[in-house]
Amino acid sequence: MASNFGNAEKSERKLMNKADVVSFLYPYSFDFIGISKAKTLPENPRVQNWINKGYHADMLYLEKNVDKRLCPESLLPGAKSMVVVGLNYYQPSCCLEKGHGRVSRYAWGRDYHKALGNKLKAASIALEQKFPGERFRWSVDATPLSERSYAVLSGLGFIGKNNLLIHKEYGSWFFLGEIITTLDLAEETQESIHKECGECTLCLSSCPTKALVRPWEINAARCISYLTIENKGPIPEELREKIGDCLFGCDICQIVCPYNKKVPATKEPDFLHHKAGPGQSLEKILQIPSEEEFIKIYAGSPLQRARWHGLVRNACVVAANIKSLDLIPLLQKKSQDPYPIIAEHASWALKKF
Ligand code: B12
Ligand code: SF4
Ligand code: SF4
Repeated sequence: MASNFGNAEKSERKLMNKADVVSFLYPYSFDFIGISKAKTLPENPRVQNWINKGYHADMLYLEKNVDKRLCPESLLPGAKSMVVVGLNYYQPSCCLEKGHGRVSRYAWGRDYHKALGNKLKAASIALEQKFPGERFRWSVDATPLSERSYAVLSGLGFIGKNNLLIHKEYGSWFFLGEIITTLDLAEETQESIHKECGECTLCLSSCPTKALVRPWEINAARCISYLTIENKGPIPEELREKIGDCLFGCDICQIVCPYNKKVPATKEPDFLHHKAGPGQSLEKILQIPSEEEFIKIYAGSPLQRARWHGLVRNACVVAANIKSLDLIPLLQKKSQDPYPIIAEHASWALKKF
């Protein structure tokens, strides 16, 4: 069958450079956009070494598809280009109410998989309509794709010693997402935004659990973000006190970073409209009776990722760390909980008062 494209459309495809893509995607309110070739990157021995050391903890999915993570073609056969977008989630701090556990900034509002995923999905549909015959596959976080590597390739920033991608204007307070496409977007001459950490080691010295074992190397098994979210088992006893008031996730290695000092606040309604907000009442969490109730309370929030028993486990640890004496009766009740993980963390907390 003859091509759907007339000459004008064919040349439009060739002409779609970064400025065209940025203006086409303007309605979706991404904060910044980069373009790279969807090329296979040379295998990075750092990743396999990282896994060999067990630094991925129980995130066994990271053991799989190590090579695919650097091969967009494995996600979309015929892939030629990749549009990498950033969505700022920064909001200034506000003080934590008494008896509350701290929620990491990325989780104050709606789950970013939905917030950013919906934008990328709508943008991909619009691109499909504009370029019939071309294919587009969007992704946020969950796909086997080394998002930070492609963000670097797209000229969006550099990897800091805290492991995060740092952008000249938005620091590291943003989510990454991608649209992989068969469309051959115009070659970009990357503007260089090459800034580096220099002698700074503030993130390493500030990490309470010493999860940043050396510059650019994280032991996820010690990272509070892993321990309070991804980890479905007990929190190792020697790390519990170091978690401090972190109920869900951790922002410390970003808060101290000089590149994060003058970041504009997000304009994204999904993030400004708080579901969890900066803190959650420990009393409320310790009183949630079941997974079903938990799902109702945290519908649409990233906090769901910790599951009910995970969030209650975290609440027990934080209650002890911030010495919430008024929670002792609830912790006593929880120390008899049929779920061993809850009972054990509540008993540990009681011993700490
Ligand atoms: C697993 C995971 C975690 C794990 C492991 C963290 C880690 N640093 O790898 C845990 C649960 C601990 C975690 C925590 C957090 N995460 Co996380 N996480 C992921 C996920 C799903 C995979 C990352 C992965 O594969 N890691 C393994 C490493 C070895 O592989 P890699 O990412 O390909 O990294 C390579 C590149 O960086 C490459 N590279 C490219 N250029 C350069 C340059 C240099 C100099 C070097 C050394 C390396 C390098 O080499 C690296 C390997 O060494 C990504 C999403 C994704 N699909 O990529 C989000 C992602 C990295 N997380 C994100 C966020 C927001 C967080 C938290 C801030 C959440 C929070 N507040 O609690 C913390 C930050 C902790 C930290 N300091 O890293 C964002 C980061 C955005 C950004 N600005 O960089 C991502 C990209 C999700 C998203 N779509 O926005 N996360
Ligand atoms: S998120 Fe927290 S625990 Fe994890 S590396 Fe950064 S400072 Fe350390
Ligand atoms: S705190 Fe310092 S060392 Fe760490 S990422 Fe920021 S600039 Fe780099």
